[in-house]
Amino acid sequence: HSAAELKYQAGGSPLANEAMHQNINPKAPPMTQAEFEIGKQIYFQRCAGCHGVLRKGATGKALTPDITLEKGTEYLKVFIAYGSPAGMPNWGTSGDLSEKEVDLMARYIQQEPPTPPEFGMKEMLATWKDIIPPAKRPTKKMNKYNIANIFSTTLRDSGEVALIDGDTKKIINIVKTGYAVHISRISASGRYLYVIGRDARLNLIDLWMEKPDNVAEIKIGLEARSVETSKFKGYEDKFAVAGSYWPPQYVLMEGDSLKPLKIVSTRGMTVDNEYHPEPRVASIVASHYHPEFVINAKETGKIMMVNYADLNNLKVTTLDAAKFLHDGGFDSTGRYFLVAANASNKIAVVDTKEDKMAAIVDVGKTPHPGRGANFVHPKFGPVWATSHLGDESISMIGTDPVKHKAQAWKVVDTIKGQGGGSLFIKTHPKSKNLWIDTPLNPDAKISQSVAVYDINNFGKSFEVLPIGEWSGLGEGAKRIVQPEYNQAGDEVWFSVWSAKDKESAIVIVDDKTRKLKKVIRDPKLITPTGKFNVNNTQHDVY
Ligand code: DHE
Repeated sequence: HSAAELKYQAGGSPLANEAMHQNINPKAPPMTQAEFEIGKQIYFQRCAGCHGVLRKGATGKALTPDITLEKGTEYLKVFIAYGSPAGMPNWGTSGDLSEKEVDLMARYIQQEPPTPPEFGMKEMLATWKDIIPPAKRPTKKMNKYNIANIFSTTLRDSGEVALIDGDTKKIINIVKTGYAVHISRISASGRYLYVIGRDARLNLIDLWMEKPDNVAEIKIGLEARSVETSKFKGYEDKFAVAGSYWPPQYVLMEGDSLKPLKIVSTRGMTVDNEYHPEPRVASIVASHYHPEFVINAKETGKIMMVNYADLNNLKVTTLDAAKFLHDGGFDSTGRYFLVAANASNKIAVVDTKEDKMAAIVDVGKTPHPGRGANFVHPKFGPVWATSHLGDESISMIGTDPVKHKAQAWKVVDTIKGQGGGSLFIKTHPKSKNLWIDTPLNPDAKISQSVAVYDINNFGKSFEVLPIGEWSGLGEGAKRIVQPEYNQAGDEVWFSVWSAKDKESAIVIVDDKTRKLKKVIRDPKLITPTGKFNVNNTQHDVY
């Protein structure tokens, strides 16, 4: 694993501050309650992303007492301090953990893993706020904004989203949401915006209000990353679904109120037929072919096609893909969903019309497409592309089994970007540019710029645009993350992501000329990351 991959996985979990049930293991080395609390904090800040909440292992190895007690404190200390070539970071020698903390963690992981609480209907209902009930909302659009060109922009560390008017580039409103919002999604009609925080707080924003703001809110668990809304004909705006990391489950809700209707656990067997106690829910998309959500369970490697036509007799078609499912998007026709199985270096392709796996394709190291990029390759026809966290390659997969059968579900072309540590890749049907970010590359020059290719001429190397420099911000790590197009497809927006106490910005590039068009700077733009253009998110344009 590269440094970029590790940094990415080791994001803090909100479970660090959760009260948990703890069994004492008499064989484990002693710890005071205070030491245990510190161990728990560090574990959920640094380790849980790879080793799992219950320490049953995911990207990282299992760390249950049956394994750790046998290794003993001294061995574990060396491992934690120096890391391993297999991917364990060198927490001690890097200076991230002190000698005392390394010793404490070596003893902590020999204790029984504490279990965070469950979160069922009673708990959800207790957090549900019907702030403005549907009957009291506007019956028509009450503002003059071009809603279809609003960008819902995550302000990661302030627990907000900025709604930015794509036409005027002015901030319409800063809306309070959960902490470290991961994604925003738009209802089928384009009216409702759903925003999910890392702390599993889900907000519903009504874009018809004079000043768009929250109309409903619920906490769907203790930690989450994904939300989606029903898009099949006849079910527009009717249902919402959110998936959680903890507890491992998804919940179906009323689309216009977030009232929870049904909770389904994802605990169960992996594609290798081993039991997994915490299969986290990764990406979710809404099918255009059936009244279904496509729900991806990370650790089991299973894709669940959840039919919402009859919630009392819930039909779920489960497809075996590969481990560990993460992020993905549709092909240009909206029929096929392509999702990264990042620990297998594969892209799994689902046919949402037939509810079947179409293929599982080998790509580069640790694919990370975001929603991916669709374009017509000059030689091979329609393709969907992903970049990678683990290497500099960009893999293009043929997506047209009718007119380009020989190329379908094969990597037809591979090009090189600036380096590893890429998270997102983007183009637009009206554009000839393919943009590749590299926010997690260890080289500041690379993480503070983006690469752009001409789709009609992959023989010519990429151009590098110094977005960080263009932002006009001073010193400091200003990572460039997530290209996103405007509605017209003639501008591409980049987040210049600085530390919480430093200034950040949004840089807008003219897509045709590749020249700087506008820098949005505002003290309220704290740690911007993901941006979701209403039109492009609503219609899966990418
Ligand atoms: Fe993300 C998408 C999970 C780290 C910004 N991220 C996703 C999705 C999942 C996910 C499951 C797909 C949701 C969907 O489409 O339904 N992300 C995780 C993690 O588990 C991980 C590795 C570690 C963590 O602790 O969270 C992680 N992600 C990050 C970051 O460090 C980023 C850059 C900043 C942050 O907020 O923490 C980040 N993730 C994003 C963004 C998207 C995303 C902007 C949506 C991209 C899009 O264009 O659709």
